[in-house]
Amino acid sequence: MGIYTELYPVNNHLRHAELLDGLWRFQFDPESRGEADAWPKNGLPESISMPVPASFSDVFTDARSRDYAGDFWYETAFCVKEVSPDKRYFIRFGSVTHTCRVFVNGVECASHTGGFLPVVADVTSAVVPGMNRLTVKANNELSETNIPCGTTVRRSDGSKRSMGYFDFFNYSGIQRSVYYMELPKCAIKDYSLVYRLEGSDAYIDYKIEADGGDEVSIAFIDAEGKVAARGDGEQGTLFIPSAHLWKVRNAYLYDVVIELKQGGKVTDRYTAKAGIRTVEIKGESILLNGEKVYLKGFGKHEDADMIGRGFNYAIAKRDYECLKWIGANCFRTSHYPYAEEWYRMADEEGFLIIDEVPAVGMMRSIANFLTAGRGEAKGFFAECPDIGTLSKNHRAAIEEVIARDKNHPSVIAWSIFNEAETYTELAEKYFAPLFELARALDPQKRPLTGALEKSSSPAACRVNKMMDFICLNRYYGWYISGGELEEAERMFREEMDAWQAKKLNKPFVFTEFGTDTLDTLHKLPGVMWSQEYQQEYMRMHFEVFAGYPAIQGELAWNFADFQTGQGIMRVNGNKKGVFTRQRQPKAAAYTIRERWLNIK
Ligand code: CKU
Repeated sequence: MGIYTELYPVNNHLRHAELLDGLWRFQFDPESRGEADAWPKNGLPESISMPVPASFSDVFTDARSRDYAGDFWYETAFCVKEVSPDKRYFIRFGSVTHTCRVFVNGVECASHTGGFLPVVADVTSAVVPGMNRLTVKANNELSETNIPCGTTVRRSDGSKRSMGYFDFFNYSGIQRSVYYMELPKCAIKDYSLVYRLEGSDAYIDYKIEADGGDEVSIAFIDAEGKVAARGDGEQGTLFIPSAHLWKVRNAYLYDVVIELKQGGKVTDRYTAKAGIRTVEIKGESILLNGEKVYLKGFGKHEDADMIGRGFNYAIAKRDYECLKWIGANCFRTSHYPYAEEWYRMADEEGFLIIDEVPAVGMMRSIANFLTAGRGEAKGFFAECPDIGTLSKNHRAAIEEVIARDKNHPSVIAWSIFNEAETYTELAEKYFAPLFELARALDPQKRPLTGALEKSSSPAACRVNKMMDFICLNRYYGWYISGGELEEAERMFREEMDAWQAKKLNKPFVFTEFGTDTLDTLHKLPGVMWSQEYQQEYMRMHFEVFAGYPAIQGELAWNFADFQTGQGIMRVNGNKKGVFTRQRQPKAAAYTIRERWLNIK
């Protein structure tokens, strides 16, 4: 522990957490003059209203605003009833994309780089009793030294345009919930739980970090409200005989209650849910609670009409219902950590998550899906203007995602990158310390992986040795031999034979395979883009998967159609969804469902 994203907000008699979501003020700042003009102190001079949480892009009706790149500002107000010396005051953003600085009453309280993890501002020294002005300066320009990677270019009129080396729209803004929090001065800062099973008995190694206080305790409460185990002290081991285990799609959650006392008086109380389960890789198997599990599901995006990447409970709920209907048990948070609410829901629903950091685009190419899909990727690291800064930001994302998500039973693995260059010495040198870092930081020592594109071939890839299981993104029958499924299948099997010949003794999971499919197009026999072709392509893949025992999972690309940048390869977005962007099934959804419901 040591890196704090502040625990997910809870409300009780000792902690106050108040949602600041709603309509905020908003202003673009293309000339970056807001600070010189003292906007944090004086307010935004020509603001419009803007919903939070949401991406700003798709609420606009003009292209310039939708595609804006540069500085932009948000502002709201929050009320502090009294400023007490026994309390500390925080503003916690689920994320601000991609960099930000936070001001309260004109005083800078925090800055953050990385658009998909919490930004926590300790505003204690800046707040006053009554109303307080909260101002956020954000920037969404892409570069090769921050993740996700890309570039920012100028149009002939001088305005900026962000171009991602990745295949999703550069949605930006305050896309997740914002909380105002009052915490006791003497507070619980963090905790971690590590599970060991012996038969049906569970041992739980716990650690609690607190700011001050002299006594700390932890209790596991079962679903009937009975104390299943209790421990005193900052660390120790709890024992639960005949524990209820957290299982796939059958999630048993205990309530965890952590209390901090000072001079015999309880000063802080933190409550959370916990699921008892173990994850481990053994030979070619992925084991959950010591039992083999086969991963079925998708790579997803946080993406929907109007709100872009904004978190919305109704959409998340619908997604989980669709995932259940189709027989899935897993998804990858391609290509960035999602809003925390996704993980809380997965904990409750018993879904497995491969949690990915936003390290995507480590490949210098605007249409990178094409070059990567065909295995024609260009190098990245040799020409990266500042590998040091890039790796510092990448490290921070790994530290913060593990700090944030380490206690979710749903998180079964960390994905350190998506489709990076892996076939050079530079790449090997770049990734080795990042894998080591993740291994050292995770108290539960979950398996590590990364998603490999076509150039990361069995012969060339120098990073798969760092991975506990191997994730492959492959497009035989789309980017390779599109429309030629028989030929595609031969090439696909050839590659799998080459992987098999390496005798890595590790599981393989397909983290991408799919075809762009228009929900309006039917054609017999199937052609690329038709509903029939998506079905035929899936069936071909299922046959290949069945032929290689090391394949322990299939996460199709993508759960739903999603927005991308514009280009000749994208028809208003990527259409590889098995569901439409409105979360209705395409024909292939029924093909997949028939299979997944029958895989135990
Ligand atoms: C997907 C090997 C191609 C990489 N993959 C990345 C993902 O972000 C894209 O959306 C390809 C695609 O549909 O092209």
